[in-house]
Amino acid sequence: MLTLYHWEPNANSGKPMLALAEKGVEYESRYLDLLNFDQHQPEYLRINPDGTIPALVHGDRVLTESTPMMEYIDEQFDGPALRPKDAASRWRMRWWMRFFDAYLAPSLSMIGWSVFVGPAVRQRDQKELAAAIERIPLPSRRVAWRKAVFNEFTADELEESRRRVMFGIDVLEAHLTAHPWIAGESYSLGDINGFNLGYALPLSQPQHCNDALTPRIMEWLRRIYERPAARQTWAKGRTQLASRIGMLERR
Ligand SMILES: N[C@@H](CCC(=O)N[C@@H](CS)C(=O)NCC(=O)O)C(=O)O
Repeated sequence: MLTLYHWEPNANSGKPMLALAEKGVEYESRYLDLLNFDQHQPEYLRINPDGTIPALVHGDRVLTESTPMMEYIDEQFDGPALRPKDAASRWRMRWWMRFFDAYLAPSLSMIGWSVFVGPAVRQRDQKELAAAIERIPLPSRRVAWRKAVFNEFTADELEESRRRVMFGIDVLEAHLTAHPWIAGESYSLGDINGFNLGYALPLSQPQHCNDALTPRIMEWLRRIYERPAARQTWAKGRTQLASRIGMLERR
């Protein structure tokens, strides 16, 4: 029995969703509405006491952390291999996954939470919001929610995040000029990871990520979006967040 607790096909939730689709593995999908604080409800905290998504339940195992979760999926189930065999390519894939998770993701997340998550919930009852934030188990997530809801990200924080995103776009464009895929010559978990972070860059950073300035990134994003597994995964999206992917359609 395989159950995935997830939100939209986006960032961390989209990583195991796309990996499972690539492997052709069926799973029970449990959608948690992040904007409704479903991930902090007692029934989910019994699965993942941190109150973060995604979480994968396989038999009596509970797996958290989306990147090692993807490695588990690739190792555990039949289907096309999503990690290269040779040591150098596997190292490159993991190098990039580390860079995506540790450097680019927090910056993109801060920008996303300030322009999407915060405005999406801000008009709700302030007392209820404050109580919902108090119930968040991880102090770091409590801070992120408070800053997003009450518009408290500082100009310096946002500026530094934008600088990091621009740096990330530059190094990714240079890498994809030399290699077709993140690991080098073959599609891998590294591409799944990067795609989930970056599929909306042409919309969120149009002045930095576009056909003229970053043609390799644009082509890479479109090639991934054209994979049946990606189409199938993003069709599960319920909000405008996931529907942003439509802008990768070739005209
Ligand atoms: N490092 C974890 C991060 C999980 C995480 O923070 N997920 C976000 C959604 S992308 C979340 O659950 N946010 C809920 C919250 O902050 O309340 C992973 O890769 O799975």
